[in-house]
Amino acid sequence: MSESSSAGSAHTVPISSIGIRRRPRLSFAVIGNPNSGKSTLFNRLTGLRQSTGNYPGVTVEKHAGTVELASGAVELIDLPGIFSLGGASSDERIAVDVLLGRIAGTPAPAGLLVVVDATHLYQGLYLLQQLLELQSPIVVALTMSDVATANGLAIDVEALQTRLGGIQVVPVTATTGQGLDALKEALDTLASAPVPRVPESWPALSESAQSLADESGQLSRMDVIQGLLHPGGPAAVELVTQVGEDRLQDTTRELFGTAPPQAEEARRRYRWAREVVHDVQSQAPLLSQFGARVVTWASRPWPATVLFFITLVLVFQAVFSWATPLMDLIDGAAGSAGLWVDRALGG
Ligand SMILES: Nc1nc2c(ncn2[C@@H]2O[C@H](COP(=O)(O)OP(=O)(O)OP(=O)(O)O)[C@@H](O)[C@H]2O)c(=O)[nH]1
Ligand SMILES: [Mg+2]
Repeated sequence: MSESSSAGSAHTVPISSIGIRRRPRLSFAVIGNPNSGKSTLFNRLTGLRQSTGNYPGVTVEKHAGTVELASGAVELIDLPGIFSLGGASSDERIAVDVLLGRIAGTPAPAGLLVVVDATHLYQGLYLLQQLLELQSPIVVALTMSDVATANGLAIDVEALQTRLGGIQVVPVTATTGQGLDALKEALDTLASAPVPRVPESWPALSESAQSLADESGQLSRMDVIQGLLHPGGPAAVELVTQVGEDRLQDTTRELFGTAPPQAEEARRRYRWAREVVHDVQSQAPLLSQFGARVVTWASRPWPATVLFFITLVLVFQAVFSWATPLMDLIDGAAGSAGLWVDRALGG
């Protein structure tokens, strides 16, 4: 019997090689506009470590998975795509409920991985402003970076980070995994990242909501914002119960005047998103866009293989056919030069 298999041998196994799944410490939500690349990114990050179920009482699927980061495992929850936090569809309500920790068995996320499509930055920034109100640490994954580059769109990531108050922005191509290492590093420090600044677009809303939340002692700032922006909705009813009708009406008048609250919100948030896009995004001239598209197309497997064989054929053709007239020309020139030298020497 070999020594290693004998009963009494001291054979140590590194704990990391034992196939026991560690219990995730924290949970982060993956949130963004529909079709922005959330699930593709989620699948890349979590691989096969995924589970699917339903949220209680609704038919919306819950997708959770575990991502291994340098400092340990973290749970990711892939939320349905939404355009804003105020919508009434079941997807939108589930997303908000998960973010606010209102779903039994799904604790409020410790941080948000906000997925923004680089080719639809304007739209992504609208939702991002609303998410900033949650005061939860955020990292932004700028997906579709490959498509943006091919279309000649350049985003100044540092300038964008500055406009977002220092939130980390990581450009990625979710389909190829490019930029994933940098994203994992950002996720690794997400839970301890500072809470984001209130949105520049409407600080008065954040401040008023915070005062009402403090007064009520029961509601979160996000609950109050939902109540202020959606009069008649369940959050507004709760807000009236907590702070009283008069207090709510005073705040509503100060914030929105006579405008419908959601129209005022759209006006302010879209104006800010437009300004940011103007400051951080540039469009390359048409000629270089065409060049970039040709390069992207030519680097795909099929075109690249075909181009390789065409180049080979051209090289053969150049050596065996096109070289003949050139060689004849050189031969002729050498013969004429020889004759000339011969004659010059008097031969
Ligand atoms: N070129 C490119 N395509 C991408 C990228 N990320 C996602 N896609 C493609 O975009 C499409 C939508 O991606 P999903 O991951 O399903 O988007 P989603 O945000 O989960 O969509 P919903 O769940 O419907 O909101 C798919 O066809 C992906 O292959 C990317 O970075 N680059
Ligand atoms: Mg999805």
